[in-house]
Amino acid sequence: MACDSKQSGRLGEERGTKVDIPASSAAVGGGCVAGQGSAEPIPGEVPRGGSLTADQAERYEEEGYLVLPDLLDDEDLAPARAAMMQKVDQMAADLLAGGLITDPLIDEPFRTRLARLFDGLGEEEFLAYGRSWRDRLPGYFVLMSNPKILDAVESLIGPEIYSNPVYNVRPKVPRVAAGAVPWHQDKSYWPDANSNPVITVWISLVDATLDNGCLHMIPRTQREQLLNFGEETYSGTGYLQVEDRHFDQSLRSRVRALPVKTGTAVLFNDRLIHSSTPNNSDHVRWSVDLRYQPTDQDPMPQYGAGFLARSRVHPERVANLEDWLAGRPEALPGD
Ligand SMILES: O=C(O)CCC(=O)C(=O)O
Repeated sequence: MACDSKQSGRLGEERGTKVDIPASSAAVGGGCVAGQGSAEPIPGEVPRGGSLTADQAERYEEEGYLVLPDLLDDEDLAPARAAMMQKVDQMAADLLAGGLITDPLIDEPFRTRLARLFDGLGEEEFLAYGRSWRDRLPGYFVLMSNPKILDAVESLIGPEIYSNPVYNVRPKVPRVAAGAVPWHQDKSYWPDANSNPVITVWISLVDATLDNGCLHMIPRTQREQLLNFGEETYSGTGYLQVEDRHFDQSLRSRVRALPVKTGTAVLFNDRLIHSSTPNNSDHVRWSVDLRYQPTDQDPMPQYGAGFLARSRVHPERVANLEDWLAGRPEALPGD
């Protein structure tokens, strides 16, 4: 595959005609990687670098996902937790002002506070804030720029890394149906985008268990074309789901549940079929799903502003917090 001649252009510029992507290019290595200077890329070759072993990168490519236990420690997670708590503080203040609660529960821990705030309320009150959140709070930018995450992603796509605009903070509270996410391919949410590969990095901020609704994967389905999908009706929020007719017994028998500890990252391809189950516990299953792609792909501005997270070719263009807060995908020239 020849390198896109536009890759040295600034992010957010038009990246050319949208084309259908054949299923065979869904695996890692479908794009050439910016930052290789004038060297001609070898078709299909994935430049190695970053923190994954060759074996891990190969497993990702084969299975469509990779679990990295303990990738992040409490210090790495603290800024994102603080951002989540900032939002919860705001929600508690709203509920208090609206007379829906009498105590904002400020001493309740991270793992349980949001669940306790909504214990006596209904789904509608919770969903008024959205089933997942995409606030521009500094702690999320710090997490999205964490070198441990970027090092892992670099092993798969090289060192020119764009943080895709689609990221979600997931406050999965008990008893809210929209906590459970039906079988889907992430790509269903951006079928119009000419971007490949897009790597989801899902991170647990508490232990994710069978009880509180961990992820479930169907390995090797990333090689499928984008399957027919429709909107579910159980949650009231219209998640997209793969049509039932695609689920034969052999597919169902390959499902793997992924209970993981806090700080684990699960990397997966945006065509991998996955889901998560309801939260039947007494606490919140906090997680985030972040997305990364090579810089020579469609930056998907119609979904928001992503940002240049790492570049060896143009380190001066890597976005800082101020850029991100202003919705700029790259640093201003001369900064
Ligand atoms: O976190 C979950 O429960 C589901 C995440 C998911 O489906 C995704 O990241 O695409």
